[in-house]
Amino acid sequence: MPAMAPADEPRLLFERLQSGDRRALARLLSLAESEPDAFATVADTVAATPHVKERRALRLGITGPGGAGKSTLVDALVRLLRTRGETVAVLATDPTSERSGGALLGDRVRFNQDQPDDGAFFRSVATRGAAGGLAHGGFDQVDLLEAFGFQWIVVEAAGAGQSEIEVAFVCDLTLVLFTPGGGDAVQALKAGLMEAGDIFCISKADLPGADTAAATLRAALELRADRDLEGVPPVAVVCALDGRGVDRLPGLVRERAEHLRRSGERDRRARSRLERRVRHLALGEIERRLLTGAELRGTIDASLAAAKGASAHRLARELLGRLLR
Ligand SMILES: Nc1nc2c(ncn2[C@@H]2O[C@H](COP(=O)(O)OP(=O)(O)OP(=O)(O)O)[C@@H](O)[C@H]2O)c(=O)[nH]1
Ligand SMILES: [Mg+2]
Repeated sequence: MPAMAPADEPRLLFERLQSGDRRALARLLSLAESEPDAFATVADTVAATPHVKERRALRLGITGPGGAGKSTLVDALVRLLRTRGETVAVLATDPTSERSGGALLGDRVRFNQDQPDDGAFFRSVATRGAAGGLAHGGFDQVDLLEAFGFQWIVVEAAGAGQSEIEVAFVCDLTLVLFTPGGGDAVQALKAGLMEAGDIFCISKADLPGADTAAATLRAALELRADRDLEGVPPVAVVCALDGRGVDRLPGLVRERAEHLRRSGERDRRARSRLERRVRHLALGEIERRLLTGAELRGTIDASLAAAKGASAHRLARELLGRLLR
């Protein structure tokens, strides 16, 4: 790793972030994404900030099939939240999106031709492979946005397959978006999207079939096995192009988030999120020490020198003992 200039030292960057410096935020988001070792030096400080410790931000994942209208809805939602004076940061795993025909100025939204707005922040993040899932740094990035003080953190995840699982893991709750036609809901059942969703939305209400699609989806959700635990999730119908129905979303999200908090589900998810992160980091550390440390070589050398014909199974147990000592 090249030597870091003093101004780029993670600790200094985090101090600047805490005084509202967006460039420091942007730089730390990059570190979290591509230099986890450098980020790790401030990770404890990030976790100890009141915003992160108390989980003050509403972390909303937005997912759904490709082209469902996720980015358009995120734009509409950001604008709505800003008119209500709420601050919002967006992480998008959407490399192709041009985001609403140049409405963005750097990482900010520009309303009409006014000054860029400091209450909104956009960031495209690296995806993990072709599936469009969030890279592991995404967990730290959301923490950074929370530490900065954004009230809403919206994560858009493209594609199908594993990616929705990832976004659901990073966020408090997940909104799943479908288009009116094309049997999206059937696809969703296959892809495990129904389990991942806390709120469902039919997009493009200006196209025919939106209400029918919503009714079909509601019927499918009522059959969902865990409905007794969490209740049937709401199904909304929106048209992000003209904003129809979007104004109801923040209220629906808050209501649902509050429901999850009261039922203990929010804490349960936060716990399994932490478990997953710790497991990932610990496994990575063990692997790194196996590849770079002397323990593996030492174990094999000792076994060969003793010439007792120890099994690989036994050597692996010995090696683990050495590593964990
Ligand atoms: N008619 C109509 N078109 C919409 C609406 N919302 C989005 N679209 C269009 O649908 C297309 C896809 O929209 P996006 O917002 O990019 O969809 P996405 O889900 O983010 O797509 P990916 O990120 O590529 O998965 C674009 O051409 C949008 O203009 C809507 O409410 N009505
Ligand atoms: Mg998109």
